[in-house]
Amino acid sequence: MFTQYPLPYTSDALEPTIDTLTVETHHGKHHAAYTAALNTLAEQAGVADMDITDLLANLDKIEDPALRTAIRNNGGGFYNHNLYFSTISPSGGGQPEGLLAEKINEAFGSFEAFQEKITALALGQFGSGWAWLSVTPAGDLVLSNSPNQDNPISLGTGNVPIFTIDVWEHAYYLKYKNLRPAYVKAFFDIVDWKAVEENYKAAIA
Ligand code: MN3
Repeated sequence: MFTQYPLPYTSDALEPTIDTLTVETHHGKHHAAYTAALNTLAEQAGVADMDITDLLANLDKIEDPALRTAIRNNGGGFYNHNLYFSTISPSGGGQPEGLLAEKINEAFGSFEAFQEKITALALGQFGSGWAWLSVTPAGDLVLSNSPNQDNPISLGTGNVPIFTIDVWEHAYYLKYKNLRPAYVKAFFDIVDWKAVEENYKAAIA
């Protein structure tokens, strides 16, 4: 049984960065639908007891190609949104501190340089997809993007995602319409860097 991350904030709490209706639809409809579909599909495939990261890292073990694709898409949708909603917060924004700040400076030169690079990946993702900050097995930070509901785990990189930007239109269209750059710029006002740092520490533990 895969459980959707419950929002620890109300659906209007991310205003004005993310409008109330977008949060309600995104978490209450899109993310809920991916979770429900994953649970049904995982039962069918006999993988309902697996950890989601193990499942996404071992999709090739699901023999039926249609079931494999459906679990890749809905399992990705489940996992990606759990990460997304747990690394934003009404009290977010600003810059990382401590260990995460050190690692970001080491990998990208500065927070501003990191922000520019991940923004370029978010804007450069053609169509629906995601931009990622991940941790390699050696503990280094890397950036990437991916289409659809793919992520660094389902793509077999061996890296652990710790932060993501959803650039599907459903994440921003009601407020920002076609202006993805305005959404990505504003998104940094709600990033919960403490949560991202916890993810970093868990990834290297
Ligand atoms: Mn989404």
